[in-house]
Amino acid sequence: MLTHAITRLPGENFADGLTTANLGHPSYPLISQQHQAYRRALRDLGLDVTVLPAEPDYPDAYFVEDPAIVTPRLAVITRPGAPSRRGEGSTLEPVLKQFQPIAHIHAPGTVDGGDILMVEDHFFIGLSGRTNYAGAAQLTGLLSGEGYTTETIPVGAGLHLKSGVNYLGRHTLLVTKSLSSHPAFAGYKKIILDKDEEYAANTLWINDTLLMPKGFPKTRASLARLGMEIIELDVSEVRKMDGGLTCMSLRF
Ligand code: CIR
Repeated sequence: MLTHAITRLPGENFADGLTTANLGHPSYPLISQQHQAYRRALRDLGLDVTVLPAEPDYPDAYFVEDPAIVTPRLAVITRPGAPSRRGEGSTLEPVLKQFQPIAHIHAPGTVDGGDILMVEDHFFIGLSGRTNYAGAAQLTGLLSGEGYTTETIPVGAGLHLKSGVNYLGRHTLLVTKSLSSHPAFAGYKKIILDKDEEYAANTLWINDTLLMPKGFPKTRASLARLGMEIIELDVSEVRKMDGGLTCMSLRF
């Protein structure tokens, strides 16, 4: 059962963040509304939601999932792969310290939390443009010290591992076709995304409710068969910055 979420407000300069999307200029008033609706949804699911102020020096900092990883036994301040995002973790650390012992990823390792998928006591670590072997090895050392198991997965397409696969409970993964055949996922039930709905891979399973991005009807129909409540949230402005639902909170 998740009880807490940490979030950070998008700053007025959030559009200065990194992006490869070509979906038009994002709107600050609209992302503020979308972020507010996201926080409300988390609260409605029973989470105690911490809201940190925007970080003007780090326009991507509201994607709090990347500079830290929180497990039930340990929190890790990462060293994000994008140099412009290094430093976001320093204001998360004092907050996380209230809940968990803290460890750090050090140079030359890089890790983005978006590449780390926790499935019960097992962690899939995506190797991507943001997370390198050295970072994955350090993280493996830290997690195995706490009794967790890990394995690495090459991400291939997409920014992060969780851009292409997420866990829905019930031993079930929501996964893109290209990642679905990876042997590491062989033992799981899988819902495979249609090519034109792959963005919906970034669906968030919280206390047996699914938060999914608005506008992916085929995925919604497949998810409905799992029998969980589904809440759709509009994240159009977040998507313009290469982000999604998982990226905007740390949940534990
Ligand atoms: C970045 O490129 O780092 C941000 N604009 C987007 C990060 C999205 N985070 C995530 O998927 N965990």
